[in-house]
Amino acid sequence: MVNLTIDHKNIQVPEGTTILKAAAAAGIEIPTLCFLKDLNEIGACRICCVEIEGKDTLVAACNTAAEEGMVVYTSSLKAHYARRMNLQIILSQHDFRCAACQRNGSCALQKICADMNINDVPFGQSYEKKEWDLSFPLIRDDSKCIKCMRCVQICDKVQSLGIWDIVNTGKRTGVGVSKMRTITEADCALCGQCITHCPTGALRERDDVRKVMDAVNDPDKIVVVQIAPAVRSAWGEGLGLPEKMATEKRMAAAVRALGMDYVFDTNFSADLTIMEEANEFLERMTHREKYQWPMYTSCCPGWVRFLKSQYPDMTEQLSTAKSPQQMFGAVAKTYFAEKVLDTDPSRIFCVSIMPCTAKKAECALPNINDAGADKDVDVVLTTREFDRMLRSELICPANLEEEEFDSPLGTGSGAAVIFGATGGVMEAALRTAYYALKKENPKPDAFKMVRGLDEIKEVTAEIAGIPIRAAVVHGLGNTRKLIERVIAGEAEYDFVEVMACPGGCAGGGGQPITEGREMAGERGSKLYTLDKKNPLRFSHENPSVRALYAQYLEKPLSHRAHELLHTDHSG
Ligand code: HC0
Ligand code: SF4
Repeated sequence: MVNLTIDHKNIQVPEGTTILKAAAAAGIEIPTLCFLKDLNEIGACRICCVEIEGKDTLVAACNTAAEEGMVVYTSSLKAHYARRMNLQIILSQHDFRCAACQRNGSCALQKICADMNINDVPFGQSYEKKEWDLSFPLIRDDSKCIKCMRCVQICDKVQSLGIWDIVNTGKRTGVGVSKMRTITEADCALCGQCITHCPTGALRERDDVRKVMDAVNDPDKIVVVQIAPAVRSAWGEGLGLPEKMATEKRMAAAVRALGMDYVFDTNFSADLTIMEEANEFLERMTHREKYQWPMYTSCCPGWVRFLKSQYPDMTEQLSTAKSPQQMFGAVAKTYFAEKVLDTDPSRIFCVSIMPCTAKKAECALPNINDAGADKDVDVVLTTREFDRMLRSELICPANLEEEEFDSPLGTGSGAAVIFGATGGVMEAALRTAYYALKKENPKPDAFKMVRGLDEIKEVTAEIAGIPIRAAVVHGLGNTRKLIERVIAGEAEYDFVEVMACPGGCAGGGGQPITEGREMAGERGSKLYTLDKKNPLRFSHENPSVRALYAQYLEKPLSHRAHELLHTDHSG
């Protein structure tokens, strides 16, 4: 242990502890900007600089270890002036027209400037605006980049893709796509993790809100909305809505208040996915020799992009089941259009609200549209866009009464809602595989050993004498490790669930941005609570899914189910 004082407080911390951490343990908050715990502790921005008695130069608190007898001042005159000057230097190279920035209100730089009482920038401004393909779902605006390196680190260390790097030299040094590629040439999975970890508006999603509001205002369009499982765990965060107000039913009311014609639930099609995917898995198990193993889940488009770019030879190991988002679109523009509305599918405008940026690319895949209209899903909005749309349309959810989802595509089971947390798809699939093999339900929580935030979870579930070797992984770096172990013959599985984002969709790249806090665990717990509260715990018991099979699809893996609900992932 070492003893030191910070701002006259006596503090004792284990050897090697940084000044930043030591101060936090004593309740003293030192401001940071480039710091990202365990990932980016490079002291680049110098906002966390502090004065140490007896030293001429200030040090960065994030990467300087506390020493025995140290006397630290976090806001001495010298530290205070240096911090302000460092901020003003950053601002001199930053386009700070905050009023017209997507991150206005959630920008870490903006907040620190307000906290530090910055009223002016006594230096001239110089920043570059580089060209970018604004139709790509992920947008980089160099004029907002403060060179903190967080995007470089998250994409490299957590997602193992290394899309960003330092580019140029001297005065023009900045961050850009690595290896002299454009973003479309690079293997970006579109997970959006660099967006949620960017402190400013240098990285953002393409905003598609206007496209949706134009459809809402088009009298010829019937706007049908689906809301992904994980959105309900986070949508209130971006609105400052207290947790007890941010319910599923109030979310449904808020979507309806926007003028949408039907408010449905991706949970419905998550149940449908389980019906198809669990049966496909059992079918593959019956003809084991015909397939490469393991079978991988296919519902996370960030993961599918990763596999197709990093391990293209393994694409056939993906389940052919489309994601719930795409199954929903296909069903909305066939079954719902024909059997419920008796209308032409071209009139239906299908909108998804997703915690995900990769879903924007998934709905645009050329070979994913099977309903006979232009696209099965027309537009994907992230949770952040949904929150912005509510605010700009002057809708205050706190003033709305709760409302039900519409029927029939609005009913989902507890097994579906946990899709939004890492392990949830596997758990839902095992519940239904158990039923398919034993003709009786397991206890609903029988497979809860796949829950939690461990990097890779492995379980062998013995069902009807058949051992199913399952694994669950989240984060693309962890996924690469798992795949390399399989290739090296160090691990053998039958069924693997992969989610690109740490924590699964709850921690998705389209979720509200919470500077300095990883929310996936908390949000995931909310989803497990919703599962427990739902009287329906099994996908195969969803009455709307049963009706869909009875009236339209016949049975899982039928010819029509194959046409509408499966893909060969060749797009
Ligand atoms: Fe997910 Fe999904 S669970 S990927 O995270 O399968 O985005 O929430 O909507 O499609 O259901 C995201 C979340 C979904 C899909 C579902 C799956
Ligand atoms: Fe990397 Fe994901 Fe950002 Fe693409 S979206 S650059 S894969 S972190």
